[in-house]
Amino acid sequence: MTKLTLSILDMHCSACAMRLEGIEDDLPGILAIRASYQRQTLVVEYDEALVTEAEIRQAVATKGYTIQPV
Ligand SMILES: [Cu+2]
Repeated sequence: MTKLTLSILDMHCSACAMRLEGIEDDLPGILAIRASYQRQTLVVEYDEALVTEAEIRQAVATKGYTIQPV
């Protein structure tokens, strides 16, 4: 199990957080997902045998959100 924490630059309300959490319906291998509008973060726990960090980042982009570059 791998835990990934992403900072999201453009969540505008708590509905954005719910929308982001919806990527779990688009990807296999998501074990837990928690988006916080308050903290502007998305925390994903996933099975790296089933899904990659790149695929998770892509799914976030597809939802229309921007991940803060490290
Ligand atoms: Cu919103």
